[in-house]
Amino acid sequence: MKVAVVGATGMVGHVMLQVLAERNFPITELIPVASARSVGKTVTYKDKEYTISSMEDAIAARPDIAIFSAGGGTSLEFAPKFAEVGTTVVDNSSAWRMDPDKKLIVPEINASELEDSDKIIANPNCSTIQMVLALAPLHKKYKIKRLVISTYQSITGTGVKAVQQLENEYKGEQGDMAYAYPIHRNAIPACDVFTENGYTKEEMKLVNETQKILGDNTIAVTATAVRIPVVGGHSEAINVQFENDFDLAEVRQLLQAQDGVTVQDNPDTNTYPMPIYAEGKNDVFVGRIRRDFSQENTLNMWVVADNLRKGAATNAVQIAEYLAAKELV
Ligand code: 2RA
Repeated sequence: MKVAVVGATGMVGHVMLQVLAERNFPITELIPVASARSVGKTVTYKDKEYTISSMEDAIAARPDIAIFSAGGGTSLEFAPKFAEVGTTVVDNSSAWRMDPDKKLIVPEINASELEDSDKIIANPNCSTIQMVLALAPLHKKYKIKRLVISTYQSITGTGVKAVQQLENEYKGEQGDMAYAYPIHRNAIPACDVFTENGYTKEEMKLVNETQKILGDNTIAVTATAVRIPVVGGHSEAINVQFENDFDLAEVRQLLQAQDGVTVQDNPDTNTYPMPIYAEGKNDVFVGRIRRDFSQENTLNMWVVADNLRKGAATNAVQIAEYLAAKELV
């Protein structure tokens, strides 16, 4: 299969190449794509160097699939151009996620919605993916009424500049700032920019994308997204009220049975998920599962995942795997 990776030199693009190689995706021709200033440089895939192509050359090559992680503006401009030549685009930006004519896919939940007519497919936001994967089996069984979420997000969600800022601050050095404030020994209650309602774009993604993926806009959602000096992954404290009561043992069984979820939950042995151990893994890790005694039908849990993997690259590659397996490309 001829595959283009658009944004191949970025943090997520690099992980996409890693995941494609790890999962031995059936690539017959790889076309790494990046900005004009990177054309001619190389990236490594399966220990082999590949020369970066321009967007125009990649479109002309008519790849079967183009996996994008190059920002919303680039996707809005170029995803349709790939689609016009018959390429199926899996896009990791926010550009198409809330477009009513585009599918927003977490394969374990709703890949069955995909059809061969879907030429631009949206990969959800990282903090949404890990949450809805843990919630999906519970929603199906007990029907979610309301979600209250607090996120503790890795600086890798912002990009290389943020990682460099933290490293500089560790060393007591001054460099380019990805954030308006120090991140070392700090917590910044603002991931992305504020919207007119006082919530940040990141928080509104959790609201809007969750309803779309679970197919239920009656689900009430509120969120606070916080940036913390961590690199391994995003963590989320989720308080979920259901329409119906639940049995805690059954909740655990449902989570353990969910593809892509690993339950790590035993207070007796201090067992719970942590980003330092989730880093580099593709699963979503769930722990601190307990009833919220302050409100009926309500559960607390702690969800952790590598935001560059299941939160971005791995989910996108899994969509591509589904498309290939179902011969939708
Ligand atoms: C973040 N989810 O963590 C956003 C974009 N990757 O900043």
